[in-house]
Amino acid sequence: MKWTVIATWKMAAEGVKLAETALREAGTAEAALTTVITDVENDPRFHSVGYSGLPNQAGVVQLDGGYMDGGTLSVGAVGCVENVASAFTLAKQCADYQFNNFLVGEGARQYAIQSGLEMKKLLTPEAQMIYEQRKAQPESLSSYKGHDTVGVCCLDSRGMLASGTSTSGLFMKMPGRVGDSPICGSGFYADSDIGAAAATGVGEEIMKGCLSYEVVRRMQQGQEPQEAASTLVAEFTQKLIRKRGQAEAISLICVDKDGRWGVGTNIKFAFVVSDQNHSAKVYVAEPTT
Ligand code: SD4
Repeated sequence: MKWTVIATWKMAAEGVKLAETALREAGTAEAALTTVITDVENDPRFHSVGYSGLPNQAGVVQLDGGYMDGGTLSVGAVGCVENVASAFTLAKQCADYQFNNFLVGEGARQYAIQSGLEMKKLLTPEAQMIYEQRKAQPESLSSYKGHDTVGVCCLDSRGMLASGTSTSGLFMKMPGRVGDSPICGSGFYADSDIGAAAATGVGEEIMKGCLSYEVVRRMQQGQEPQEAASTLVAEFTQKLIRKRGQAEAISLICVDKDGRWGVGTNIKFAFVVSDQNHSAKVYVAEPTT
């Protein structure tokens, strides 16, 4: 039985390992995504996702998350949601309906409460301390400080693909700011006929190229995942530099319907891959520009 999981950043390694057992026994891509992403969301060591995420300029943790089922093309997403333990789980729940698939702010929070999802105070003393220190020494907010989204793409043994994300977004973002992570086609995309993708980096850049959709489109045109991801990120980075004078961090992961995977990045980028032959291997990619 063939299956593949690819996830952004080393922090996903433990969750990917946890997901392997179920995937070996015909577990679904949806369940694998949930295992990996909630493992990162619940872990207070990681200050860029879920519990213990870093707050916005007002000292409030606001989460973004997204989910796409490549079998049905169902999409669910939440933006700027507060006090929800798992933005991903809430996003996934939003994918269950015909309408109301993308909820933000207070509406998303109320829906989480109504749905009986776990609510949590997300700001930990450690994250609060990092916030206070940063407030005392303001730096450019556009600079990327390794503030990492967990993004996961999975092909399961039934041939179904799914993609999902969860993040507390850029540290010191403006209240109300939403990144690429809950935006279908930018932060994530999945179509079981072709492939799945997810992005991490500066959302304002990733959105400009709808990169998750674009890499899947290139796979549909016949490019191998690795070629599609690396040439897309390199070309798009060059385009940003040409049109805007600079390009911020962009990293992209993808997997195709045959389980082949690829990565494109314009920074040093760690990611995790697991398949029927290899257990949770951490790779480090160098910029492909
Ligand atoms: C965002 N893309 O909110 C996210 C942040 C991120 O690695 O991925 N950082 O823009």
